[in-house]
Amino acid sequence: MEKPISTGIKRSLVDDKARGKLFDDLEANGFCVVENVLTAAEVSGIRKKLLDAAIESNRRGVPTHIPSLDPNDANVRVFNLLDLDPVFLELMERPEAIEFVKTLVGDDFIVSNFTANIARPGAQSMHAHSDLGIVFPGPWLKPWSMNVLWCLDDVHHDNGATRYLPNSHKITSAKDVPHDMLDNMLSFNAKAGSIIIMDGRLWHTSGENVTENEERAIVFGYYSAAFLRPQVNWNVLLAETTQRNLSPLTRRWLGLNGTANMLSADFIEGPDQ
Ligand SMILES: O=C(O)CCC(=O)C(=O)O
Repeated sequence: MEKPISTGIKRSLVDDKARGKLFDDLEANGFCVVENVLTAAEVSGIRKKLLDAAIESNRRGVPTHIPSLDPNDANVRVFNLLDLDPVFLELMERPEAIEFVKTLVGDDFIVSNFTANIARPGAQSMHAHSDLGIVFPGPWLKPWSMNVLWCLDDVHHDNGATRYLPNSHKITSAKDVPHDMLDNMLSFNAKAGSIIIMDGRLWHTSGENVTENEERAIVFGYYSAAFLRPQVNWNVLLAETTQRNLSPLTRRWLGLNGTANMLSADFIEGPDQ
Protein backbone atom coordinates (compact mmCIF):
# COMPACT_ATOMS: atom_id res chain seq x y z
CA MET A 1 0.00 0.00 0.00
CA GLU A 2 1.34 3.46 -0.87
CA LYS A 3 2.09 5.93 1.88
CA PRO A 4 0.03 9.13 1.98
CA ILE A 5 1.84 12.05 0.34
CA SER A 6 1.42 15.55 1.72
CA THR A 7 -0.23 17.94 -0.74
CA GLY A 8 1.44 21.00 0.73
CA ILE A 9 -1.93 22.73 1.12
CA LYS A 10 -1.87 24.15 4.61
CA ARG A 11 -4.39 26.93 4.49
CA SER A 12 -7.36 28.21 2.62
CA LEU A 13 -6.40 30.40 -0.35
CA VAL A 14 -9.26 32.81 0.03
CA ASP A 15 -10.33 34.27 3.34
CA ASP A 16 -12.63 32.08 5.41
CA LYS A 17 -15.82 34.08 4.93
CA ALA A 18 -15.43 34.29 1.16
CA ARG A 19 -14.49 30.62 1.09
CA GLY A 20 -17.57 29.69 3.11
CA LYS A 21 -19.78 31.57 0.65
CA LEU A 22 -18.19 29.76 -2.31
CA PHE A 23 -18.79 26.36 -0.73
CA ASP A 24 -22.36 27.37 0.19
CA ASP A 25 -22.96 28.35 -3.47
CA LEU A 26 -21.48 25.09 -4.65
CA GLU A 27 -23.71 23.05 -2.38
CA ALA A 28 -26.86 25.07 -3.09
CA ASN A 29 -26.43 25.59 -6.83
CA GLY A 30 -24.01 22.93 -7.99
CA PHE A 31 -21.42 25.50 -9.04
CA CYS A 32 -19.52 28.56 -7.85
CA VAL A 33 -17.39 31.18 -9.55
CA VAL A 34 -14.01 32.08 -8.07
CA GLU A 35 -12.77 35.35 -9.52
CA ASN A 36 -9.22 36.54 -10.19
CA VAL A 37 -7.49 33.19 -9.88
CA LEU A 38 -5.33 33.94 -12.92
CA THR A 39 -3.71 37.31 -13.60
CA ALA A 40 -4.29 38.99 -16.96
CA ALA A 41 -0.72 38.06 -17.95
CA GLU A 42 -1.34 34.40 -17.05
CA VAL A 43 -4.59 34.37 -19.00
CA SER A 44 -2.97 35.71 -22.11
CA GLY A 45 0.08 33.40 -21.81
CA ILE A 46 -2.05 30.28 -21.25
CA ARG A 47 -4.47 31.26 -24.00
CA LYS A 48 -1.64 31.57 -26.50
CA LYS A 49 -0.32 28.15 -25.43
CA LEU A 50 -3.79 26.70 -25.88
CA LEU A 51 -3.95 27.93 -29.47
CA ASP A 52 -0.49 26.43 -30.11
CA ALA A 53 -1.66 23.18 -28.46
CA ALA A 54 -4.63 23.02 -30.87
CA ILE A 55 -2.25 23.27 -33.84
CA GLU A 56 0.08 20.66 -32.35
CA SER A 57 -2.84 18.32 -31.62
CA ASN A 58 -3.90 18.40 -35.28
CA ARG A 59 -0.27 17.86 -36.32
CA ARG A 60 -0.14 14.75 -34.09
CA GLY A 61 -3.28 13.44 -35.80
CA VAL A 62 -5.75 14.16 -32.98
CA PRO A 63 -8.41 16.32 -34.68
CA THR A 64 -9.88 19.35 -32.91
CA HIS A 65 -13.29 18.87 -34.48
CA ILE A 66 -15.22 15.80 -33.37
CA PRO A 67 -18.43 15.55 -35.48
CA SER A 68 -20.12 13.24 -32.95
CA LEU A 69 -19.57 15.91 -30.26
CA ASP A 70 -20.12 19.22 -32.05
CA PRO A 71 -22.32 20.06 -35.05
CA ASN A 72 -19.62 22.15 -36.74
CA ASP A 73 -15.93 22.98 -36.50
CA ALA A 74 -16.47 26.32 -34.73
CA ASN A 75 -15.97 24.33 -31.52
CA VAL A 76 -12.25 23.65 -31.28
CA ARG A 77 -11.60 20.75 -28.91
CA VAL A 78 -8.13 20.20 -27.56
CA PHE A 79 -7.48 16.85 -25.90
CA ASN A 80 -4.52 15.53 -23.93
CA LEU A 81 -3.45 19.03 -22.90
CA LEU A 82 -1.20 17.62 -20.17
CA ASP A 83 1.10 16.25 -22.86
CA LEU A 84 0.99 19.34 -25.04
CA ASP A 85 2.43 21.99 -22.74
CA PRO A 86 3.70 21.95 -19.12
CA VAL A 87 1.56 24.99 -18.36
CA PHE A 88 -1.49 22.69 -18.32
CA LEU A 89 0.13 20.38 -15.75
CA GLU A 90 0.63 23.51 -13.63
CA LEU A 91 -3.04 24.41 -14.02
CA MET A 92 -4.08 20.86 -13.16
CA GLU A 93 -2.09 21.13 -9.89
CA ARG A 94 -3.04 24.70 -8.95
CA PRO A 95 -3.94 24.78 -5.22
CA GLU A 96 -6.96 26.99 -5.92
CA ALA A 97 -8.48 24.08 -7.87
CA ILE A 98 -7.20 21.25 -5.70
CA GLU A 99 -8.70 22.80 -2.59
CA PHE A 100 -12.17 22.44 -4.15
CA VAL A 101 -11.44 18.94 -5.42
CA LYS A 102 -10.38 17.76 -1.96
CA THR A 103 -13.34 19.37 -0.27
CA LEU A 104 -15.97 18.22 -2.76
CA VAL A 105 -14.70 14.87 -4.04
CA GLY A 106 -12.36 13.95 -1.19
CA ASP A 107 -8.65 13.33 -0.68
CA ASP A 108 -8.60 10.18 -2.76
CA PHE A 109 -9.19 11.59 -6.24
CA ILE A 110 -7.79 11.17 -9.72
CA VAL A 111 -7.54 13.43 -12.72
CA SER A 112 -10.09 12.02 -15.13
CA ASN A 113 -9.41 14.28 -18.11
CA PHE A 114 -7.88 17.62 -19.04
CA THR A 115 -9.19 19.26 -22.21
CA ALA A 116 -10.32 22.57 -23.69
CA ASN A 117 -13.14 23.84 -25.83
CA ILE A 118 -12.73 27.07 -27.77
CA ALA A 119 -16.19 28.15 -28.93
CA ARG A 120 -15.69 30.38 -31.97
CA PRO A 121 -18.46 32.45 -33.58
CA GLY A 122 -21.02 30.02 -35.02
CA ALA A 123 -20.34 27.35 -32.36
CA GLN A 124 -23.45 25.38 -31.45
CA SER A 125 -24.50 23.31 -28.46
CA MET A 126 -23.42 19.75 -27.83
CA HIS A 127 -25.70 17.13 -26.22
CA ALA A 128 -26.66 18.04 -22.66
CA HIS A 129 -25.12 15.78 -20.05
CA SER A 130 -23.75 15.60 -16.54
CA ASP A 131 -20.04 14.82 -16.27
CA LEU A 132 -20.64 12.24 -13.54
CA GLY A 133 -23.27 10.56 -15.72
CA ILE A 134 -20.63 10.05 -18.42
CA VAL A 135 -18.31 8.06 -16.15
CA PHE A 136 -20.82 6.44 -13.78
CA PRO A 137 -24.34 5.16 -14.59
CA GLY A 138 -25.75 6.09 -11.18
CA PRO A 139 -27.33 6.46 -8.77
CA TRP A 140 -25.58 9.84 -8.42
CA LEU A 141 -25.68 10.16 -4.65
CA LYS A 142 -22.59 12.29 -3.99
CA PRO A 143 -20.34 14.72 -5.86
CA TRP A 144 -18.04 11.93 -6.98
CA SER A 145 -16.64 14.14 -9.72
CA MET A 146 -16.24 17.82 -10.55
CA ASN A 147 -14.97 20.07 -13.28
CA VAL A 148 -12.81 23.14 -12.93
CA LEU A 149 -13.51 25.53 -15.82
CA TRP A 150 -10.53 27.82 -16.39
CA CYS A 151 -11.98 30.85 -18.17
CA LEU A 152 -9.46 32.26 -20.64
CA ASP A 153 -11.99 34.77 -22.01
CA ASP A 154 -14.90 36.55 -20.44
CA VAL A 155 -17.66 33.97 -20.53
CA HIS A 156 -21.26 35.07 -21.13
CA HIS A 157 -24.47 34.06 -22.88
CA ASP A 158 -23.69 35.46 -26.34
CA ASN A 159 -20.21 33.97 -26.74
CA GLY A 160 -21.35 30.45 -25.86
CA ALA A 161 -20.99 30.28 -22.08
CA THR A 162 -21.65 26.81 -20.72
CA ARG A 163 -25.38 26.47 -19.96
CA TYR A 164 -26.58 24.60 -16.88
CA LEU A 165 -29.88 23.31 -15.55
CA PRO A 166 -30.50 24.89 -12.13
CA ASN A 167 -30.69 22.37 -9.26
CA SER A 168 -29.90 19.44 -11.52
CA HIS A 169 -27.02 18.41 -9.23
CA LYS A 170 -29.77 17.01 -7.02
CA ILE A 171 -30.92 14.56 -9.71
CA THR A 172 -29.86 11.03 -8.75
CA SER A 173 -31.07 9.01 -11.70
CA ALA A 174 -31.43 9.37 -15.49
CA LYS A 175 -35.21 8.82 -15.33
CA ASP A 176 -35.55 12.09 -13.37
CA VAL A 177 -33.82 14.27 -15.96
CA PRO A 178 -36.53 16.60 -17.35
CA HIS A 179 -37.19 16.24 -21.10
CA ASP A 180 -37.51 20.00 -21.49
CA MET A 181 -34.23 20.76 -19.74
CA LEU A 182 -32.81 22.76 -22.66
CA ASP A 183 -35.63 25.30 -22.29
CA ASN A 184 -34.74 25.90 -18.67
CA MET A 185 -30.97 26.18 -18.82
CA LEU A 186 -29.10 29.33 -17.79
CA SER A 187 -25.68 30.60 -18.88
CA PHE A 188 -22.64 30.85 -16.64
CA ASN A 189 -21.18 34.32 -16.35
CA ALA A 190 -17.54 34.79 -15.44
CA LYS A 191 -14.61 37.10 -16.19
CA ALA A 192 -11.44 35.87 -17.84
CA GLY A 193 -9.11 34.61 -15.11
CA SER A 194 -11.95 33.09 -13.05
CA ILE A 195 -12.52 29.44 -12.38
CA ILE A 196 -15.99 27.96 -12.33
CA ILE A 197 -16.23 24.95 -10.03
CA MET A 198 -18.94 22.63 -11.34
CA ASP A 199 -20.31 19.63 -9.42
CA GLY A 200 -20.10 16.58 -11.71
CA ARG A 201 -23.82 15.99 -11.23
CA LEU A 202 -24.88 19.34 -12.76
CA TRP A 203 -26.53 18.89 -16.18
CA HIS A 204 -25.11 21.28 -18.75
CA THR A 205 -24.21 21.87 -22.36
CA SER A 206 -21.98 24.22 -24.34
CA GLY A 207 -23.81 27.42 -25.34
CA GLU A 208 -24.10 28.87 -28.84
CA ASN A 209 -21.63 31.56 -29.81
CA VAL A 210 -23.79 34.13 -31.61
CA THR A 211 -21.20 36.92 -31.63
CA GLU A 212 -19.52 38.22 -34.78
CA ASN A 213 -15.96 37.93 -33.56
CA GLU A 214 -15.68 36.88 -29.91
CA GLU A 215 -14.05 33.62 -28.93
CA ARG A 216 -14.76 31.73 -25.72
CA ALA A 217 -11.88 29.57 -24.57
CA ILE A 218 -12.28 27.36 -21.51
CA VAL A 219 -9.92 24.70 -20.17
CA PHE A 220 -11.72 21.85 -18.38
CA GLY A 221 -9.93 20.06 -15.54
CA TYR A 222 -12.04 17.03 -14.72
CA TYR A 223 -11.39 15.23 -11.40
CA SER A 224 -13.19 12.24 -9.95
CA ALA A 225 -13.18 9.90 -6.98
CA ALA A 226 -10.35 7.41 -7.41
CA PHE A 227 -12.73 4.46 -7.58
CA LEU A 228 -14.08 5.72 -10.91
CA ARG A 229 -12.13 4.78 -14.00
CA PRO A 230 -10.75 7.98 -15.57
CA GLN A 231 -11.97 9.13 -18.97
CA VAL A 232 -8.53 8.66 -20.46
CA ASN A 233 -5.59 6.36 -19.87
CA TRP A 234 -2.70 8.64 -18.94
CA ASN A 235 -0.26 5.72 -19.05
CA VAL A 236 -0.83 5.61 -22.79
CA LEU A 237 -1.43 9.29 -23.52
CA LEU A 238 1.51 10.90 -21.73
CA ALA A 239 4.84 10.66 -23.53
CA GLU A 240 7.71 9.05 -21.64
CA THR A 241 9.46 12.40 -21.26
CA THR A 242 6.32 13.99 -19.82
CA GLN A 243 5.93 11.11 -17.34
CA ARG A 244 9.59 11.23 -16.31
CA ASN A 245 9.29 14.83 -15.08
CA LEU A 246 6.24 14.30 -12.84
CA SER A 247 6.38 14.46 -9.05
CA PRO A 248 5.24 11.40 -7.03
CA LEU A 249 2.07 13.25 -6.07
CA THR A 250 1.22 14.12 -9.68
CA ARG A 251 1.90 10.52 -10.70
CA ARG A 252 -0.58 9.38 -8.12
CA TRP A 253 -3.22 11.92 -9.21
CA LEU A 254 -2.82 10.67 -12.78
CA GLY A 255 -3.06 7.01 -11.76
CA LEU A 256 0.42 6.23 -13.08
CA ASN A 257 1.52 4.03 -10.19
CA GLY A 258 1.29 0.27 -10.08
CA THR A 259 -1.50 0.20 -7.51
CA ALA A 260 -4.92 1.75 -8.02
CA ASN A 261 -8.31 1.77 -6.32
CA MET A 262 -7.19 0.58 -2.89
CA LEU A 263 -8.82 3.06 -0.53
CA SER A 264 -12.58 3.25 -1.07
CA ALA A 265 -13.96 0.67 1.36
CA ASP A 266 -15.10 1.53 4.90
CA PHE A 267 -13.81 -1.51 6.74
CA ILE A 268 -15.92 -2.98 9.50
CA GLU A 269 -13.50 -3.98 12.20
CA GLY A 270 -15.54 -6.43 14.24
CA PRO A 271 -18.85 -8.29 14.47
CA ASP A 272 -20.44 -5.71 16.83
CA GLN A 273 -19.94 -2.71 14.55
O1 LIG B 1 -17.73 23.89 -23.76
C1 LIG B 1 -18.60 23.87 -22.89
O2 LIG B 1 -19.18 24.89 -22.53
C2 LIG B 1 -19.01 22.58 -22.25
C3 LIG B 1 -18.16 21.43 -22.67
C4 LIG B 1 -18.57 20.15 -22.05
O3 LIG B 1 -19.47 20.09 -21.24
C5 LIG B 1 -17.87 18.92 -22.40
O4 LIG B 1 -16.99 18.94 -23.25
O5 LIG B 1 -18.22 17.86 -21.83
